[in-house]
Amino acid sequence: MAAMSKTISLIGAPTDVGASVRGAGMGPDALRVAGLMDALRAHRLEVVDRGNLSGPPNPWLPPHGGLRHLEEVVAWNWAVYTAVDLALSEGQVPLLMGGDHCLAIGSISAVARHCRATGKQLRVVWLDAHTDVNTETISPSGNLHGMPVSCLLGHGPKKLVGWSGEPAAITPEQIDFIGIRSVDADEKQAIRQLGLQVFDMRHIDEHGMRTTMSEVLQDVHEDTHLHVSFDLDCLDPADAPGVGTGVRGGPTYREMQLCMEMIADTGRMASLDVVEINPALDVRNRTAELAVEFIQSLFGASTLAR
Ligand code: Z70
Ligand code: MN
Ligand code: MN
Ligand code: MN
Repeated sequence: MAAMSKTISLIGAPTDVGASVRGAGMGPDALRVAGLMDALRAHRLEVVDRGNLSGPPNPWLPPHGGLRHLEEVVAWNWAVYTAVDLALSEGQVPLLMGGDHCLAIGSISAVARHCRATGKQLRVVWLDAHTDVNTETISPSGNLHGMPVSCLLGHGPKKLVGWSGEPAAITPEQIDFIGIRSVDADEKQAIRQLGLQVFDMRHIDEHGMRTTMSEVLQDVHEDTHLHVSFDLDCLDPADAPGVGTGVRGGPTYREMQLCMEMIADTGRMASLDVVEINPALDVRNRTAELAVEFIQSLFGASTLAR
């Protein structure tokens, strides 16, 4: 493959403050131990590891006003926002290593601000078993990793909304969900009201990954900034056991590879979150190693033509 011109900036955010299960805070090191840096360099990609961000510990408290650990989630996301903003301003591709999925609030808010400043069209691809579109009023758990999409759409606690400089970082048309198979009752209603495009497992079963991704990527063009938010629980827990909330019935390894390769083929992926790897629940770092394989594919490694 040809060398990509942009440097990939690895940003570790070792926290699980948004999750219901402890352990995702060890995700960044699991990815490092699985050889993420060398795997990307093997494909002649430039990579820098900016180390880990710091933030408050997990106080492990019950929800307050429908939200768990709001202050801690704000602090961690602010660190993420600042780091992603810096990487983008330096012309790099930020690769956020979570950490739980609440961190996408800071990451995508920074990306949205950057896109507005540079005149790029932001598109988000959300790879997940869950839609993460709960709010403090409808969430059954109060866990903020189930709410990042709502915050980005402008619906969430004031402290986590509006970071991109606009009331909403993204509109419903800018995000597509893939691999979905676990949506809470009130969350379904929210999805319908917002008009979100959810390519659930039923859609992938009926139409296949190729047709699904063609639909998702059809309006990606040269002015598009494609952001991928990759929750490892998108995969089947048989392949990726190291996640806090695994849901059986995910895409197969081959389907997921095709998904990643079709994203790579657009040449427009300019930022990435890799979240929810939980080494405390993993088997010999298998989930992090699988993540490294898929990340390589996202950056075009498995495309023979390049
Ligand atoms: C559930 C909730 C969730 C990730 C689990 C689960 C949400 N819908 N998100 N794992 N990444 O508690 O809101
Ligand atoms: Mn998620
Ligand atoms: Mn999930
Ligand atoms: Mn769409």
